[in-house]
Amino acid sequence: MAPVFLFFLLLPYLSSCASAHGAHASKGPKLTLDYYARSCPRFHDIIRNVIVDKQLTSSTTAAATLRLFFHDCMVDGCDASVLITSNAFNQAERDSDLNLSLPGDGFDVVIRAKTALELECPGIVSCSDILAVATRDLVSMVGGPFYNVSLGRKDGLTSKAATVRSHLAEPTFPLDKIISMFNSKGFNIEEMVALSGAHTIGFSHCKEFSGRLFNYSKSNPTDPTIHPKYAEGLKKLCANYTKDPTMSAFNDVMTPNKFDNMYYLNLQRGLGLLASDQAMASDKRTRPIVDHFAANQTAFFDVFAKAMEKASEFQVKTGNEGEVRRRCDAFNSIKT
Ligand code: HEM
Ligand SMILES: *[C@@H]1O[C@H](CO)[C@@H](O)[C@H](O)[C@H]1NC(C)=O
Ligand SMILES: *[C@@H]1O[C@H](CO)[C@@H](O)[C@H](O)[C@H]1NC(C)=O
Ligand SMILES: *[C@@H]1O[C@H](CO)[C@@H](O)[C@H](O)[C@H]1NC(C)=O
Ligand SMILES: *[C@@H]1O[C@H](CO)[C@@H](O)[C@H](O)[C@H]1NC(C)=O
Ligand SMILES: CC(=O)N[C@H]1CO[C@H](CO)[C@@H](O)[C@@H]1O
Repeated sequence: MAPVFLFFLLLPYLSSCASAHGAHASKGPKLTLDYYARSCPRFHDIIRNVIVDKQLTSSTTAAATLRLFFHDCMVDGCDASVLITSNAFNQAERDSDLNLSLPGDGFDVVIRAKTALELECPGIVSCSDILAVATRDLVSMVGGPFYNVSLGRKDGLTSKAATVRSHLAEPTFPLDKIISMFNSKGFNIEEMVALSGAHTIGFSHCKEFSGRLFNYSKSNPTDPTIHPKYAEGLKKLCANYTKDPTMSAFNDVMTPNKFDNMYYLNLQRGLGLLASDQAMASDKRTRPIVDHFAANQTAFFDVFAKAMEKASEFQVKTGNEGEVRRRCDAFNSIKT
């Protein structure tokens, strides 16, 4: 049994060695589409079954997983470091205060897929590959575009809460700052606007946009760029948010569970939820892109799909730069 196991383990590495010497920036071998074709042939079917099941019982799964994936990739690359739980010696990424609201369904769907995959092909499939493929499948399940996800990521060996804040944009950041954060990760303005279209699904807690409702400026408590009826509804919804911090609103008030281009149509009418969303409809660098995506969903899907492919390869670890975790929430060896 053991030699067969090893053989399978090495196959993907050997088959991708040749291309590793090309112009590719990564030190380890390149990711490949068929990485698990021999070592875990039912990889795609198993993930598909798990995500369909989970999304049907819990409709917030797709958004939860997409956000979790994006946060994982932007902080030290797509290496499942966001899945690690903290212990007495290490405060992990998922416990950064920014992550306070990272929703449980995203973690849960990855753990379920990992459990199923460990039964089928133990020790083969990385948690980072599971998160990348589960995200892609969930996005297309709720109406979004399908895109290719190359495989062979290894799971990261560190996860530090303290590194999170500097890598992720916040809704109150000026657009200049958000543009330069995306730029520093290799995304241009069009890709940034397309990726933000992820806010066509999911929800945000009141505290993320309450400043726009109750405390905008000295002369104007409510942000005048919000549609008045929408502002009224949000104020009612969030009236008690300090007492009940779980209060939240759909990111896309029109079609909250469907991955479509409604996000951009909303922005045109003052129905953007976060300040950072609405800002894209007024800035002269982003407005033409918002208008383009609002008019043409295919154009949005094309740019989104390419940008997601790019995001899913951001700073990945391959070969011996990481490990295949036995459990997605813990490193294989205990660190102190
Ligand atoms: C432009 C900069 C961005 C900012 C400032 C931002 C900020 C936020 C905030 C504050 C929330 C609400 C979290 C909560 O209250 O639970 C949220 C939700 C979400 N974000 Fe973003 N985000 C940005 C870009 C992105 C990108 C690029 C993606 C993915 C490609 C993404 C995917 C999501 C999703 C899917 C949700 C909903 C999560 C859920 O329903 O559980 N965001 N975002
Ligand atoms: C995915 O990759 C395959 C093989 O390279 C290609 O034929 C197919 O068109 C790609 N699909 C998408 C959606 O990019
Ligand atoms: C309102 O905004 C001001 C200035 O940004 C801040 O000092 C104050 O604490 C805020 N008040 C509330 C209730 O959030
Ligand atoms: C807010 O709290 C008040 C008093 O506790 C309650 O009557 C009201 O229904 C609450 N509103 C919302 C939107 O939860
Ligand atoms: C929408 O965008 C797609 C992809 O860029 C393009 O092929 C198509 O011609 C556009 N449709 C219209 C009506 O402009
Ligand atoms: C989903 C998740 O793990 N969320 C954690 C985010 O951080 C807070 C505060 O440390 C934890 O209590 C949550 O469990």
